[in-house]
Amino acid sequence: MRTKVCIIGGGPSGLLLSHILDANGIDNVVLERQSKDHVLSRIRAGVLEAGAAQLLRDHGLGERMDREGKAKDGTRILWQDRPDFFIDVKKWTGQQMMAYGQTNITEDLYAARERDCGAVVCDAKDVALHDIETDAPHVTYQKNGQRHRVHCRFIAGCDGFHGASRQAIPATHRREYERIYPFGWLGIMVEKPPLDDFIYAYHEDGMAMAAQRNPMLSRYYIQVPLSDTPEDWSDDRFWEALLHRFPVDVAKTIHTGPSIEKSIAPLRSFVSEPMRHGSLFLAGDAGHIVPPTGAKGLNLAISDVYYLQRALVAHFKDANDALLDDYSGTALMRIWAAENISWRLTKLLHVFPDEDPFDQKIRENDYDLLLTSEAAQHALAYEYIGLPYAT
Ligand code: RFL
Ligand code: PHB
Repeated sequence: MRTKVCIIGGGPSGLLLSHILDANGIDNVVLERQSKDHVLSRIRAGVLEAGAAQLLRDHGLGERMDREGKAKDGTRILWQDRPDFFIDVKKWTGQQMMAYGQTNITEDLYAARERDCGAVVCDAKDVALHDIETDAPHVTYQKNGQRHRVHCRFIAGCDGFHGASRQAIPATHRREYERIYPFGWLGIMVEKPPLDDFIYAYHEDGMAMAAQRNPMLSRYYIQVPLSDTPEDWSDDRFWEALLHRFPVDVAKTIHTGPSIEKSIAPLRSFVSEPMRHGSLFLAGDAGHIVPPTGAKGLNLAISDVYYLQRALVAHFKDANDALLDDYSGTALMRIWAAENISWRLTKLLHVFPDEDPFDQKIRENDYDLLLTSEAAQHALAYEYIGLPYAT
């Protein structure tokens, strides 16, 4: 098979890139290791920045989002024995965030690829990248016991943190920056009405969070030790811990019930630089990971795709490679800004097992500054909504 861009990974970044390239008449193929059902069964992100929501609208992907999603002015922080705080994105930036689940976005993207007859190969096993330092790379994979080969001009590595693309860059040509946190997030999904707001709650037992998917689907998280497994947490134990970490008046309003999904995600900050090697470009989780505090991962995947698609369009339509050459540097500006705010919110809102009273005093002082300083409130809202896309 021959195509212009071979996209590895059929998650949100790979599918969105495929959709936009196709709309620009740029031939591409998506290779996804899992089945479509498997990809759609993953429960992940739930909050879009205004810029990400607008990008989806601009590419004809906003109709269901605007119908079923919920615009949000900001996010609440509740703190044991201290006043509440609201990250007032609307007040300080004039923008809103959108509560719309990654599962829905991925469904919308698969529907658009199917409608437009986009080439998405699911169950593509043993994907391997070849000759990426040349102008004529190729990708091989196995499907139904047969080996296939895709010749292309560029490869887009959209295959997430554990994919093959980043590993194809020689270790001598990439620099990795990493923080691993000594806890995870235990998340559950429950078919009950959610709270009105997204809420992060700080408590001496650990962070708790309330999120939402639709009027009858709630998502809750609690910080747990890394050694825990979902089996350690019966629904009763989860609800007891969660309700204890929220102030009583809020806990009273939470609708509990049997979980329909329960999983633990470890927390990690990670960036691999540069995001290009020869004809290979990384986008989304393939190049970087943020802890979920701040809800930046999917938003970064979308902004990477914004930068990568415009660079590929300029290459194929205008024979101009300036944006391709700038891709890594431009994308990394936004990525580091998101790494920064996610790391700071993670430090602010979690209990670290190895910390001392000094660390706690600094944490409380950071929170008090937010409560009392308009400058701090403005800065946090600005970072929380994400840097504007560079034009
Ligand atoms: P994905 O979604 O991991 O998709 C990569 C795809 O590549 C496939 N793949 C391969 N295909 C072929 N060959 C290989 N060798 C392959 N290896 C892997 C995989 O099967 C998969 O389909 O990466 P992508 O597209 O870059 O998207 C990134 C986002 O999924 C991720 O950043 C977010 O989910 C992170 N995240 C959140 N982001 C937000 O912006 N807002 C949030 O509210 C938010 N909440 C979250 C989150 C992530 C979480 N977890 C579980 C990690 C909450 C949680 C709990
Ligand atoms: C979610 O909706 O699942 C969600 C929202 C905000 C976060 C993390 C997860 O920071």
